[in-house]
Amino acid sequence: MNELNSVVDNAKAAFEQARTPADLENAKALFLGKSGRITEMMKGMAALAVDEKKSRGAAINLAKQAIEAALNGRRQALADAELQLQLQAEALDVSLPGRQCGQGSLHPVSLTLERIEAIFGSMGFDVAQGPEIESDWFNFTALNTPEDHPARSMHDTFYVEGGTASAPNLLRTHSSPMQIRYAVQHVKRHRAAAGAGQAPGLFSGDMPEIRVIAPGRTYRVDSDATHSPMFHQCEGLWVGENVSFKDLKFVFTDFCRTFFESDDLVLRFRPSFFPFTEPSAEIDIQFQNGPLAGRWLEVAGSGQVHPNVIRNMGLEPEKYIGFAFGMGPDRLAMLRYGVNDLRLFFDGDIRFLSQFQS
Ligand code: 2U9
Repeated sequence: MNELNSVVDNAKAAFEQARTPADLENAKALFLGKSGRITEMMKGMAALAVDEKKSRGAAINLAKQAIEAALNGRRQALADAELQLQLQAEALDVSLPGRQCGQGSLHPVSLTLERIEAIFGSMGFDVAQGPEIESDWFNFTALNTPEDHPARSMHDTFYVEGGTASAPNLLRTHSSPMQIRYAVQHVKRHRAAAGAGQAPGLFSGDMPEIRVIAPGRTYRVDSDATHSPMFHQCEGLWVGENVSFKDLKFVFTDFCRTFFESDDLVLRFRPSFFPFTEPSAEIDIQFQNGPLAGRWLEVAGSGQVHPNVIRNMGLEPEKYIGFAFGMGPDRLAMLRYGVNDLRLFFDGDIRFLSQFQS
């Protein structure tokens, strides 16, 4: 029995000395392995008489159980120690200030577009968005732009692959092609509703007015302090049976006063020329108060939609008339926020961009 007690004591001491799980498994082998002390003792029982076998076997088993218990205890202790080390290594200082997670905000030009959309939306204008790669027809021809117009030259327009020489594809140079698309769809739908779906020629039946703005990115071969090859436009179109320049003046005055939050803002319509409108006018505004007071600032172009453009929508110009306007949201954003360099909008500097919340 003493011998068994000392085996158990030796095993316990060996397990205590083990510093790692691998050490412990090696120590275990010395006692419980194939040729370990306990195993050898069991083998030794073969030579004993039956009675002795019984008592010897029971004693060895007790020793074995004690060794196994010590082994398991040491295994658990090593695992706990390992876990403690790991916890210490990965300790978090919960009192440290958190890392700031930037809130993000809309780009000033996006804020401006949202503002324009909300104001015209409140006046019953739909918002239409469409392709930035356009066909020559929608970008120029449908808008009454002559074949030899300088805007069609490679100097001014980015041409892209995919079209043909007579019908090239390009990056839209203004947002008006989207309004042609919108108007053509509108006319098709209401022509069908009027039962004139298959009738040839221009539509002169009844239909609801077209009232739409088309905000979005536009492209021109142009780059300096005041021009960016990508810029924004928002053009508007109102076509009906009885729409006049007076309506244009009213709508655009109301828009400008709401946009700039200035009820005494004054507008001036100056004669101009665009292929898609006749007559045409530039629109200037003048603030009565604030840092820009008294100066005339050009903010938009406008005009009565040219009869050829009305025809390209599928409408009879003897019956339908309309007005259109076009503005640059980049410039409106500069005026509203007092930004004096267009490039700031496109540099992507967070210190600049994070200043705009509404
Ligand atoms: C259709 C017919 C006519 C939209 C118009 C302008 C005048 C205009 C630009 C000036 C520089 C905007 O600020 S800018 O980038 N636009 O001057 N745009 S009339 O005329 C249309 C639009 C659609 C079907």
